[in-house]
Amino acid sequence: MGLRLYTYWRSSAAYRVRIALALKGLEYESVPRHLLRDGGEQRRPDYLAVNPQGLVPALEDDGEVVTQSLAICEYLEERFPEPALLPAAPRDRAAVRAMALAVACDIHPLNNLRVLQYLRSELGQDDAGVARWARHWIASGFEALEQLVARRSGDGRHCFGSSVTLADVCLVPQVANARRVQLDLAPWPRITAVAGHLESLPAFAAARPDAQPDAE
Ligand SMILES: N[C@@H](CCC(=O)N[C@@H](CS)C(=O)NCC(=O)O)C(=O)O
Repeated sequence: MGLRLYTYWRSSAAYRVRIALALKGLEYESVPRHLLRDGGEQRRPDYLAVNPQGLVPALEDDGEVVTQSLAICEYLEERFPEPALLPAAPRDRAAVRAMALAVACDIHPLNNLRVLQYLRSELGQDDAGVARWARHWIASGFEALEQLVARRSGDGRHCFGSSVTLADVCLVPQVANARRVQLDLAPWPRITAVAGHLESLPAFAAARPDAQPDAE
């Protein structure tokens, strides 16, 4: 049966998992769920049976489902340890996870589709107001992340040390998301340099939204 990923080309959480799968050289079946069509395919009963949260990604491994992108990445890390996405020392692992979580817990959820839809439909915000909200929270998160990268990057090309980690896996999709809402990245030169390097790597390129089978 192998690995099957429920994904959407533009989902930054799914993008993280696609990067991790590509870095580890794993083949998988891509099962797109269109997040906008017909009110969102992620909200249909057949998908809620896979992930009751109604969010992508979800990974099936021989029929067993794992949800939450970081839980999926850590699952892949444990099941397929090479190449490692976490350093060996406990304190270093914590530092990498802290950067990954700064994106996944403190930036991304505020910009997720359902949050932006709620701002628009229930709180009466227009496109400009919604985009302003998105840019504000990404900027606030990047401000802190820039400092963390300054402290922890070993070569200016990775968030931590001088090889790819889970922090990088989270950074690149968030930068793509920032570009989508036309956030000027100039105030964060370290983040921009790290993302620029990572995006040139084949695994990151293969995971890009526009390289996905369901890309529009
Ligand atoms: N914390 C979750 C977030 C997943 C998530 O928010 N996915 C978005 C796409 S990036 C989604 O499915 N949104 C659908 C919606 O908002 O209805 C994870 O990391 O997997």
